[in-house]
Amino acid sequence: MANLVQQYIEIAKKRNPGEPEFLQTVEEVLTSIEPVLEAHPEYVESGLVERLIEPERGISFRVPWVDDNGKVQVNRGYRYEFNSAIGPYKGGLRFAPNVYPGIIKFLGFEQIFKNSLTGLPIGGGKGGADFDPNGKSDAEIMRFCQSFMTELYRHIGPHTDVPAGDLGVGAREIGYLFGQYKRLTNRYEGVLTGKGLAYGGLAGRTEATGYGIVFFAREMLKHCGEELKGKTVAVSGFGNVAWGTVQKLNQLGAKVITISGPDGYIYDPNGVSGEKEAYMLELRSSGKNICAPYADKFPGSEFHAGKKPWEVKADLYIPCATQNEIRIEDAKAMVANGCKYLCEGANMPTTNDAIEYLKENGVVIGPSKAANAGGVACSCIEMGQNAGHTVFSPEQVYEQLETIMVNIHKHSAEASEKYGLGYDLVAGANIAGFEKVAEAMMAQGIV
Ligand code: 2IT
Repeated sequence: MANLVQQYIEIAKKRNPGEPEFLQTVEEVLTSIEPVLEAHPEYVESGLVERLIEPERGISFRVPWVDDNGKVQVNRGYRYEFNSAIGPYKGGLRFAPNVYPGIIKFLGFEQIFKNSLTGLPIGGGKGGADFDPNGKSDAEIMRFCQSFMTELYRHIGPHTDVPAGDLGVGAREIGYLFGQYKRLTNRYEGVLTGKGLAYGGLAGRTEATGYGIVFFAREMLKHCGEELKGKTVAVSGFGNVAWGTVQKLNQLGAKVITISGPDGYIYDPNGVSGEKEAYMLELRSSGKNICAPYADKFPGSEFHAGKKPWEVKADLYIPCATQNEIRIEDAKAMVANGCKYLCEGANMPTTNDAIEYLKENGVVIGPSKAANAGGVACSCIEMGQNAGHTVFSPEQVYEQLETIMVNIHKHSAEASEKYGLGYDLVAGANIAGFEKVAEAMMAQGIV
């Protein structure tokens, strides 16, 4: 069976040259589901894995727009509709200069299993553009979003494909995208999630990803006989996910001692709490994508230029910035500092060799596709709210979010146990996510 999995990985490599991020997640997921394939020869016979690693549809398109100087700019937009076995494609849009098919396909592939883990009826997809929102004026952002949607609207719909935000796409961008979709189609419907509260958005969606991550971390610690209260936590990033994570950690009595940006990290032994939470939002809206000004504003904190927070000693590490921010050398530093818990907030923040090293050294890992699924889970609740022409209260949302996160942890732990792997949440999440998608794909024939 190991041989067979290797063959599938070879197919992916051959078909997707020069896309290391996509191949990284394919390798991680397929290696985990090996025991499931052993138990289900019918999956092998029906070419289920060959179909799973090939997106159902991929769209690439030109996005022309005019900047504030009257100069024509051209970007490339994407939407990869990966798998619709259990529901309409669902997943965010990422606007960042490094976006290319390898990034969108890694995110789309991860989204299949993440969305399945939520227990809600959503398939997997992802999109974006190689557009850098940093330093752009509001008018430029609007023109870009309008041009992007002028192609994307043909491919999406509330029963077909429902995008949301990701890096570089927040409430402002979703607003412009929604406005243009409505103008082009003359339809007011739940085609995007992460909308503003005034026009169909869900209370609590903004903080849902971060809150969910902390609920998941709490369940991990509980399983190991510990609690969050009093723990020191090293967080990376300072965007939406980091912000929600920091807020909920403070509410539950943990102490956040780091945040970070592309410029370096902040070490704050007094804790990132109180007015510092709101300051994270200010940093983000500055459009400069740096965290250094935090150290000038809050005496007692330090800025470490060009460094990552993984060199700091903490009880729990929660990466919330971007993919592959924890590499093997970081994993070694964390283990040397006595790291026991890693809960992944960003999508695929840890390289495969770093995961192996951390596991070998007894670190309990909460994988991103399980830990950060609270965001997309609340997106699906937003779809339900829109389809039902109603409005849910924050209390209704928070309660559902917490239940969903507790269940994701439980099902991941159970799946790992079922296949004799002990408490391995990385494998368990992949297996639990895969099982439901596989069952649906089998029922629907060779499509
Ligand atoms: O990575 C993710 O799960 C997201 N960016 C959110 C996707 C969504 O559809 O809410």
